Amino acid sequence: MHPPSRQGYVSLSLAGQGSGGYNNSKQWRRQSCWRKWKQLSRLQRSLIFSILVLLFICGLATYPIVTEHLRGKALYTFNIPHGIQFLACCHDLDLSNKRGPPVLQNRFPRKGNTSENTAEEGVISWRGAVIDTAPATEGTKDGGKVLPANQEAKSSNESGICSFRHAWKGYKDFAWGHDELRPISRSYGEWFGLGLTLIDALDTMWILGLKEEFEEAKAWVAAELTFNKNVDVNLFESTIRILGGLLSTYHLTGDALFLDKAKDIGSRLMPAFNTPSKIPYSDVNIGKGTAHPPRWTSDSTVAEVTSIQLEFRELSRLTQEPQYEDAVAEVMNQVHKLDGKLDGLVPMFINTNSGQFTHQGIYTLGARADSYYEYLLKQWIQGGKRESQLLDDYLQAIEGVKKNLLQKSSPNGLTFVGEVSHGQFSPKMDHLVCFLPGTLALGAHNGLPADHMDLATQLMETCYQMYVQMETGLSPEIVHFNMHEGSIRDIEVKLADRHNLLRPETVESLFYLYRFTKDHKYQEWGWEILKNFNKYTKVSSGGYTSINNVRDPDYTSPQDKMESFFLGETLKYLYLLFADDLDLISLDRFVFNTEAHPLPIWPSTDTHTN
Ligand code: DMJ
Repeated sequence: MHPPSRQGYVSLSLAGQGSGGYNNSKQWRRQSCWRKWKQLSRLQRSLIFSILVLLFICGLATYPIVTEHLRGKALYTFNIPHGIQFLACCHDLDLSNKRGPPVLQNRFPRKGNTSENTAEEGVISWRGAVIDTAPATEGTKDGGKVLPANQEAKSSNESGICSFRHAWKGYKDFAWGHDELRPISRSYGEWFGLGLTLIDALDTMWILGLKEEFEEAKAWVAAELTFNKNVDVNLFESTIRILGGLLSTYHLTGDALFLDKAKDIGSRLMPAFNTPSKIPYSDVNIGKGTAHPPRWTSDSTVAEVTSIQLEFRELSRLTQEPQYEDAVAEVMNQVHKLDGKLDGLVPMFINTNSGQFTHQGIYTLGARADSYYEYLLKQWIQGGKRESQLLDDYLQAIEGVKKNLLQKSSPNGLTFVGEVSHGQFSPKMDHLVCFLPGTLALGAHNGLPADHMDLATQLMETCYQMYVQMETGLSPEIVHFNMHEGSIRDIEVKLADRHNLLRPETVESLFYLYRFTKDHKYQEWGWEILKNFNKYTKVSSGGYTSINNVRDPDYTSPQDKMESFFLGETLKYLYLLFADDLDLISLDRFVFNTEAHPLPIWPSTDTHTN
């Protein structure tokens, strides 16, 4: 015998079937469920009811997380070519000749997302921030072959302009007239309160042909920029970025506004040289006309006091006022004579009272010493290759690098420049050292030994590997090379060194190497780097951000800061690297200061102020 419930079910079921029809069967199912519900004990019913209520609450609580997750996934896996991503800011580009899917295809909304906005932006949410994540296209290959590099260069070149526009948009929208953009919080940061990014970017805009943007910035310089401010500025940083930026913009445009501003800031920086030794203090109050060392020491940084010469010398030449050149030449003369060098390599600190090197024993081509070497060569070039003391110091230093700092990594034998600390070699190399391939190549181009060029190409490869071997394709701030036989990989990165500040040195060197060798591989390397900047550092509302971790593509940990040198240097060098016109800012007529501001090489007929 069947239990009563079962019986009822069967009889109902038969009846339903007999009458047929969709509505009847639906009604039958409802009745059957209701009956079953009624047949449950009170305890069973309240148990089921509680479970349902619990499920409902859980559903409500997890809904946002699940949808966010799904949305994130859809955006990560959506693959659009980078050239197309650039279209988001450059709708007027003609990319018809470029490889990759047809352009229009990429203007359609993305898979899994019908919103027009997101289709164009390719964003994920990161702690409330919106960051572009659209992956790059395989730009250099077509059917397994590398396409002619000049095609690549054209698209890269246009992309370089779009990247600049995107960076500028962020600055303009959220940080106009302030020092630096904070792209994620859509705000700004102040360092000197002098519109640092705007000034650093002036000549880049001129070179890129961004007339409208340039005019707007110029109007700000004319109306708003004043140096009569009670503010402490760093002598080196304000010289290379502000004085250098104004001088080069004056040369490119011929507009006296920029020379007037350059004279103003130049003269306000002069109190820095009022020290017992004439080695300048690091900080100057440009409003009060007072200067001082950092609070904790009376030392200055060697790279800082020896990398202000190109700018002050040029200011003297333009104004015919010798005091600027005299002050910086005195520093070079003193450093030239100092004891404490290692085969031409300088320590990192110099005392403003005694004029002697301090904290001796550490020799690096990275932070605190780097641009000393760069400016030895560049001053020699600027002055028409007549100042032999500068050349001698440069040549001796490069021999010092070869003898003391140059090593090969294991297993792949990458040539790298390490450091010496109290007699001990350390295989540590800052990204900053990647200025060296470019400087060596510039020297070789100006008649220095051919083996400088060989070294330049080897180091260039190493700097490129510092990008390629990272998961994001972006270099960390510092790397360590393995030297033991049997090492698994050449490059190691310490936890604290995994950040990328959008620095220019590698693309700067790529620019020099391409100009002198015309080897298109350097353009391709630069293109890869630009794509990865776009992939991992671009913020969709405008601007680019430094990141904390180049080793995790899924969690780059943005720092919410766009350094002014990204517009002043990185994007300028990329643009010049991709440029068809190899004479654009010719390296036979201009010398770039250490912030990428081109200053003229003095004509041989020019009279020195000294
Ligand atoms: C810039 O200000 C200059 O290139 C300087 O010489 C080093 N630091 C930054 C870029 O990394």
